[in-house]
Amino acid sequence: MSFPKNFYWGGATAANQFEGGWQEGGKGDSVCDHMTAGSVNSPRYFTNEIQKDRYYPSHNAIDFYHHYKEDIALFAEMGFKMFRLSINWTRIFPKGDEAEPNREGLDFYRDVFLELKKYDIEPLVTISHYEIPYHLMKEYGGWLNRKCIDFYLNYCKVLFTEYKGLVKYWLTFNEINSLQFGIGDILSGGFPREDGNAQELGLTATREDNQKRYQGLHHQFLASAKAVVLGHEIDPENQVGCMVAGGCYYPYTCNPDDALKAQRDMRMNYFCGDVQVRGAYPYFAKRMFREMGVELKVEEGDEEILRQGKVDFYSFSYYMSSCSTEDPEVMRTNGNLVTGVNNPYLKSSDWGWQIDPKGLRYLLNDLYARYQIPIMIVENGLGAKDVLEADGTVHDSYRQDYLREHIRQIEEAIEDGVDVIAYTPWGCIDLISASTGEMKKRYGFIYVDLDNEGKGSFKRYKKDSFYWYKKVIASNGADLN
Ligand code: BGP
Repeated sequence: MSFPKNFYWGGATAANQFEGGWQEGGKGDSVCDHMTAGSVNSPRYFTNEIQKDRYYPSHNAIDFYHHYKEDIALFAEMGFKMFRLSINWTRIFPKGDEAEPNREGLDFYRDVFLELKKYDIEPLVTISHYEIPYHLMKEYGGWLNRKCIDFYLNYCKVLFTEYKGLVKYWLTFNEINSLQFGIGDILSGGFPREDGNAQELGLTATREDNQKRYQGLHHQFLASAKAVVLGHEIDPENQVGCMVAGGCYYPYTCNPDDALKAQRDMRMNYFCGDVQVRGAYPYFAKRMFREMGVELKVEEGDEEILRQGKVDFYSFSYYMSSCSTEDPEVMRTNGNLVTGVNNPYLKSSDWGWQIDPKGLRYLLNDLYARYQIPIMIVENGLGAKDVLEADGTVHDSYRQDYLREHIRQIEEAIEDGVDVIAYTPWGCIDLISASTGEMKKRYGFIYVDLDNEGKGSFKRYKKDSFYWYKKVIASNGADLN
């Protein structure tokens, strides 16, 4: 059997997409609380004021805030060994720049962690998952401002101290590379902006855009590195990892130009991991910055901070692969960060994300060859439209097919010698889609009765995949049928 005995099977979520209770327990506004719902054809909008006639899906999300006991019991029933969740920064520091934390927020997560402990489920905590306080955007300019490093560290210090003994595995930033690709300008960078279409932002990459993005990223690298050191100081048991949106690019043709383009695209994707795992900017950064016209403002001591704050493990999300070509005529695909051109050998999801289980094995091998530290796959899954039958069942064999093939490829990678220690499929309970803000793009083993307008009973139903995944976990990956 390939999966190691203590393999962490589980599922993943993020506060802004599933927690709700946005004004309860003293919580402040996060930037994501200002994002309206969109769809595959219409973008999400960002508004500085909350407008009464618009729907902001993070406000109630699927209301884990009031359902956490029920939800965790369901995860336990499936046999979860690990549960990935994020802490809403604004529950702990409603504005982000306070000296003292909000006790009620801390107590909420303590209760959640105690509930997980009851079932021996190991929490995997993302410290910042697209949940930067709105006040830090408004008053400080988000991560472009170096002061954010101190605010973030104060937040980390509170978390590491408060949850010592309850949480061991931490991720500093979700998909830290989203900022590099511009798609994270609002949610990850917290760069202030006028009201408007949130998606069009990532599409520009002027010198100024890149300057801002890489400077903000530099501050996040420093914050992450300092958090690693602090995490170890407060509890030597802590394991602190990075989290990167996993990209996998193939050359579209065997034209050397396409091969070089694929290599460049892959390098772009390794950029953040290289800094966080190896503790220094990669060899190709100099030329990359020069060609983009980026001039990083680096202070004395920054290099040493990066060197000292190397992560303990690498984690990534994986949904799709893509192709690279210099030919502008070839059709492009949709995706979260991994956008390139269509691969004629692959099928796509209803949202245009190309399905490629073998790409996961390919990427795992590449990452391990590069870093040689333990790896967690902390997001993977199929966003699909599910049908709730009159008898409360959901027949989602397509989801089982998707996951089965990916698990097979993880097993192959483990056979290849890659040290994979965890697999937490995304949205283990249906939640709000990050890219479109929809509810109907579902990933879960558990169906939540809620629609795109936020209407529904919030009732939970076990899908067919719930029973299937339970078997997979019970057999430690041996029974995938
Ligand atoms: C990743 C994010 C998640 C998540 C997932 C699926 O990029 O880290 O927050 O939502 O993608 O994307 P979507 O919800 O857009 O289908």
